[in-house]
Amino acid sequence: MIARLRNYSGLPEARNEWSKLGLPQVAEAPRDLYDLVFFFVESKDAGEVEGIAFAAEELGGDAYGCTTRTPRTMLVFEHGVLQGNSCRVGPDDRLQPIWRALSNYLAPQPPSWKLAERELRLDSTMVMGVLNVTPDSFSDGGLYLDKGKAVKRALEMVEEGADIIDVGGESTRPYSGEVAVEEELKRVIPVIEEISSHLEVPISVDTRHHEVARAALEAGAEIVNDVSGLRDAKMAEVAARHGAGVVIMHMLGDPGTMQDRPTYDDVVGDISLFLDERMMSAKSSGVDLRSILLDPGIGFGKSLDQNLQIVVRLREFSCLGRGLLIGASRKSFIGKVLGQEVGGRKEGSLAIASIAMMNGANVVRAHDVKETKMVARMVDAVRRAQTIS
Ligand code: 9MG
Repeated sequence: MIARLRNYSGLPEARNEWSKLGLPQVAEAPRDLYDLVFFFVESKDAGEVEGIAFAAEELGGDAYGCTTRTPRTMLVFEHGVLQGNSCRVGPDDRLQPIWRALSNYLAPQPPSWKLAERELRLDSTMVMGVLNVTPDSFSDGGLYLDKGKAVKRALEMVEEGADIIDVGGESTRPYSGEVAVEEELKRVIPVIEEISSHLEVPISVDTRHHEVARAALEAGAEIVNDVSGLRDAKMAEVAARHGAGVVIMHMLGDPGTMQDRPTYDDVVGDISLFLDERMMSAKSSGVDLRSILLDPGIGFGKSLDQNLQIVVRLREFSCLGRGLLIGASRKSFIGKVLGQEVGGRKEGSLAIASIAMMNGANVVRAHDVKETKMVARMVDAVRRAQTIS
């Protein structure tokens, strides 16, 4: 079961969402809206959702069941009710999920990210530089297939300010097919071996295959970036054995099918539930929760509007208590808004990166490292000013 704090920008957004979820119009005027605190609770188990709805009503809140496929309820409290009760958290408190969501949401920064031999503090935004060792990636396919060129680009990205280098040997652009494990190994392992001896920054391997993850971790990578959300049953075991950092990303279906009319009841709620379920499954395979970062997977089975919703509502994912990674760089939704091919999407990518950072992204995956790093430093300065004043 997960709980999410829902902060509406105003009545039009709230009303629109309530009618989509089959809810009554709870607030009549903007004043009412700002007097109330909204949570959504979702679970695969309808009984759990009913239980928390009952507990919320006992405390003086209201609960409204949604008509979605996933059992989901909206809990509504007046501010005063929450303020009077949120410090009474105990292990048997049935409202514990909402107190946890609230404290994660309000935390000034997430806990640090634990790798095998170091911890990455997430108090400044990190930039993950993209290094695709593929013939067919949508943006830089074929540029770094040659090992020498790949190594040069990795060093260049670190010079430009990259905090992590993400090496991938399989394109996951829409409608791409799977690459054989042997081919993926041949592409990424020599590059990782070479750059890990030159670089201080951690290397992540972008793969869906545990064999590739294992070889990459042995070759010097410290992070597994899995766009399939650890679907390969052995992936979590491999990551746990190495104490590796893990990025769990949401994708609907696979790259071959994901853009075929993606539908969600609530894009943020459905993805949150998926990420929490994959995180708990990883934990049961031995992965330390402190090693996990979560990623809603922009562009992986999402329409233009769903991608924009993720960016604007990103902070809701922080209720899950982990750091957040976002990868929007040069993706097609930016091209759709701006009418630009891949080469003309830099400004749009930087705009999305800066909004995502303001909304809680801790790591931003990017092709244009130098510019993204400058955006990160600027946004971090603004956020620090917000905390100090
Ligand atoms: C490999 N890859 C491509 N896009 C990505 C994204 O948005 N997030 C993560 N974690 N990996 C990605």
